[in-house]
Amino acid sequence: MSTPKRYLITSALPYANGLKHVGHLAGAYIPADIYARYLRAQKRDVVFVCGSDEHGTAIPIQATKEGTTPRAIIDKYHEAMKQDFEDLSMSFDIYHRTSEPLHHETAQEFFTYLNDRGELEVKETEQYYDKEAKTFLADRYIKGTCPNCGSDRAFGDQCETCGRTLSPDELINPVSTLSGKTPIKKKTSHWYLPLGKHEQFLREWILEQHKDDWRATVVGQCKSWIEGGLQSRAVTRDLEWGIKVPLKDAEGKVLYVWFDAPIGYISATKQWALNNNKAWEPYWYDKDTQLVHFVGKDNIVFHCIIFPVMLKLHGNILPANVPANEFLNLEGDKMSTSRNWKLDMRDYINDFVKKENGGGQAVDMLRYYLTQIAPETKDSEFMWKGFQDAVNSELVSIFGNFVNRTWVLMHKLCGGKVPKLHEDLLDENDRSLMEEIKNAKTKIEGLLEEYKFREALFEVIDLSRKGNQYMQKKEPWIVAKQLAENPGVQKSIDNTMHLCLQLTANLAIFINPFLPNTAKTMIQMMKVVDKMLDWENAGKIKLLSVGYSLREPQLLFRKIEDAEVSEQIEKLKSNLIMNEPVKSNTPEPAPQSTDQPVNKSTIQFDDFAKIDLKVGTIVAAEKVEKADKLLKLSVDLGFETRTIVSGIALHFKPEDIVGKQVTVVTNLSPRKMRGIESNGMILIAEDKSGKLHFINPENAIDTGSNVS
Ligand code: B3M
Ligand code: ZN
Repeated sequence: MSTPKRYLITSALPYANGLKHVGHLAGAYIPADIYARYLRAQKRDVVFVCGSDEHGTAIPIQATKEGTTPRAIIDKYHEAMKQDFEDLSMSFDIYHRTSEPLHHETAQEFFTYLNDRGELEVKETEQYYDKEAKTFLADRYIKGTCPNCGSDRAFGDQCETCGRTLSPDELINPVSTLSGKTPIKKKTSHWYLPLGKHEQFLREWILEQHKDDWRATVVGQCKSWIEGGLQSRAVTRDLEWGIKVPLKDAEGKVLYVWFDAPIGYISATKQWALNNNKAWEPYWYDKDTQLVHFVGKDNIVFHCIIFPVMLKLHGNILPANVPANEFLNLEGDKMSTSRNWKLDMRDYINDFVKKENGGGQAVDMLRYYLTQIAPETKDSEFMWKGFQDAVNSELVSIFGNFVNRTWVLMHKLCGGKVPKLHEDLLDENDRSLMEEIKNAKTKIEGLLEEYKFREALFEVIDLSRKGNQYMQKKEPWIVAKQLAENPGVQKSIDNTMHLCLQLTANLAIFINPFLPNTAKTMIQMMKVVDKMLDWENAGKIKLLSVGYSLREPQLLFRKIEDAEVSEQIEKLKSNLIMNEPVKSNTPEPAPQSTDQPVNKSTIQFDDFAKIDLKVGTIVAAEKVEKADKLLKLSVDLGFETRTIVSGIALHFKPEDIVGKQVTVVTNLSPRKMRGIESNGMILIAEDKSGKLHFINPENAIDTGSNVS
């Protein structure tokens, strides 16, 4: 395959409805950043775009939760996400936003183009309408039973239990999450993209043309979509928040968020071109452009099926690849925003990056670990202990150690300068190291071109491991002991140190796409310019000139202490919100979303008898600062009044529950939540609509009564 003339790299546009966690970072951002940095080092023409996705029901839902306007929500989270990405060294050429007028125009033009050419169908259908709330219900506002797995907590757009994408009509027993009532059907017309018409194209393009070069997980998902029968997809919605449908007879209708969001990649490119006095068109029309979308697995269908059909109809190029990642779990459990079982980028930034001068080391430690465990072929797991091991036994003990030893010995044995290479004295070990350096280039390059970032990074570390082994074999510090008697051995020391230095220069080039801050520190130590990091220099042995004096060593990585690991695990556990059942880790949950009840395994009566259940009366309730889901309750148990922190703030107002009787587990060991010690747990039942109910006696009884 010939090298493309230019590249357009995209990372999924995150919804501006909340902070994003490290699972998002590992899935759609770090791999794209590695790829973009690698291509730039290759001197290829590359534009890397991203931005905030500011439409869709996720935004008004969050606004309601926070008691503010959608506009305030997008402004807040756009800025926050942009900052987080900058703090973690993401090298977007532009971080745009879909609320920009340029994007609205671009999306409207796209819609008009397709509509004018008869590529969209208008259909009048009956859609769910909430009579009480006087509004058509967006898919996310409807809950019901999943036709696929039977979970009774599926949403109108997706079942988060089995991951299946749904339409509201497929839901069994639909209920409005706004009013808790069964919605009625009301007539409305919408524009549809008839995917079925494009089945043949999709089959050929994905299942034949790309069956070998796309990830198996991606092709597999596309296949099941295509085989499952491609339905027409509505591309408009009855909503207030969004991009207006650019037609006279479309009052109150907006473009569906998944229609406008991917067009956001195009408007971002346009804005980048405006800012840089470039043309944007070649990136979206020229067949010599390689378009690559980096996304998480839940976005596959939109990037492999729906958006490509739109692009084809609009005359644009199609993605060359969509290297989607699977999900990242955390400490043995699915990441979840509603249960607060997650590690936000912001938390890591505050706890590690901000605590260090410059912060580059901490950024690279996270980038390293997330790449090492990248869920490229299957779900993977973020473990704090694993993070510690990766940093301490790979970055510190292998890579950092090699560079540091080289620098210290070069200063001690070669006067701080690059020593000469005496070609006539090269031995077997020297030659094989030189060979390894050359081979590494071919291997790493090949893996990066195939989007195998984990393996590519492994090869980089492996090369530094080989450096350590080489040094161990040559033992220049031992050879130096003979210097007094035999000054001729200096030549052998020179050769060893010369090669170790050239290897370090190569390591800087190789590590640069992955850990850019580390590469920067390394070029400072070598006193060379950024240009040395150009990929064409990789594999060469003559990067540092003989006689050139080098700076003092700098510490590349610090160790992660046990205390830091336990502190993080403790924090995670104490932030966990109880009373929210486990759910799958689809990225953005809707309000009140909970999962299918799990049938737990049988226990003995004795086990049950260990639980002390009592009827308590809530005597005071207040919100917990900076925790929108937590209420701090004072519960009278007859013999004493306890403080109990409960994750029910989104469901109950403090003033409404004072005086209510509840069932309390009184002998749970205390746990701290947001610094408040909670002494017990309130039992809660959740109905089909996601509403929570206390479990209490039919009629008020004595506070402190036993429950058994
Ligand atoms: N905002 C969904 C997500 O964050 C969506 C991606 C848009 S990419 C065009 O998973
Ligand atoms: Zn399901």
